[in-house]
Amino acid sequence: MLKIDAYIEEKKELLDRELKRLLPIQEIPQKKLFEAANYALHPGGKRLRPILFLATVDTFDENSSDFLDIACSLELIHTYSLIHDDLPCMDNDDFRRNKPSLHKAFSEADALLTGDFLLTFAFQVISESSFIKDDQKVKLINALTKYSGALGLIGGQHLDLLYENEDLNFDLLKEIHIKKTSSLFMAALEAAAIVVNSTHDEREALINFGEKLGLSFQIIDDILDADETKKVSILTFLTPNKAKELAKNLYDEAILHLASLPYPPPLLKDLAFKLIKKN
Ligand code: GRG
Repeated sequence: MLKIDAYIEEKKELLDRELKRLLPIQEIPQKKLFEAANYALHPGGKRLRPILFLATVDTFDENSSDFLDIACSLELIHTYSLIHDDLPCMDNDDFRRNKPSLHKAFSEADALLTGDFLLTFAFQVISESSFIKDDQKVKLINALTKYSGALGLIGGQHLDLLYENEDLNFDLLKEIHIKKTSSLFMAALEAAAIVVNSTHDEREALINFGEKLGLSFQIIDDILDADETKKVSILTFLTPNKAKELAKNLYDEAILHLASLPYPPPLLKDLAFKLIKKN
């Protein structure tokens, strides 16, 4: 097994365990909310955002196992966004990860509430974390709310719905991709910068890496979804080959941002390569 595959497997297991620890099914009247949360979280997807966070922490030679709860907060926000995205009032998807989406397995109201629960719980987890100082908690909450909010994920989703049946130009599509996909990549990288107490320049390099990597990831995703999607995508504007070239250029630009880090970044490079290649 490649070193990076073993790394991903190991972190996935740790994350699964930590998510189960954070969200035990409890014998309380609102037990169903915990069951729904666990249904949405397990089995998980690729766990990209928390793994990106952990790999960045490891790159700075800090012990990433101390920050598994912070890593999970990223997955909680990501999962909330998928649950809400699947709702009939949004993308209206009956399936997610080869099983009925949450509003199909439970009810629409429970899916809405479970999404709300996971989003708010992410910030509870950060505020209760044991290995970081109070000022880091405030910075983390600030960063994650910024990337999740109207200028980030929620803004991207709003624009996506707004332009569903409208003329969407290339620049606006890029803007939506940055908000919907890059936002949580950037959140993972900025969160890592905060817990390792990086310098301002290191943090900027990491955020720029995340933005470009997210865009590259989304373009590859669009190419692979070409047959499924009826929506405007990169393939509305570019041939598959040109789109692949753009994804490759963005990936190269992303990697360039890692050059200024104080520690060698092979782990992040391998992870980025894996992410783009696999997708
Ligand atoms: C409802 C506020 C709100 C936002 C929804 C998640 C989302 C935004 C839309 C879903 C459609 C989409 C293509 C989003 C871009 C982000 C993305 C690539 C999500 C899928 O992420 P993966 O591939 O999923 O990491 P897994 O299943 O591996 O967790």
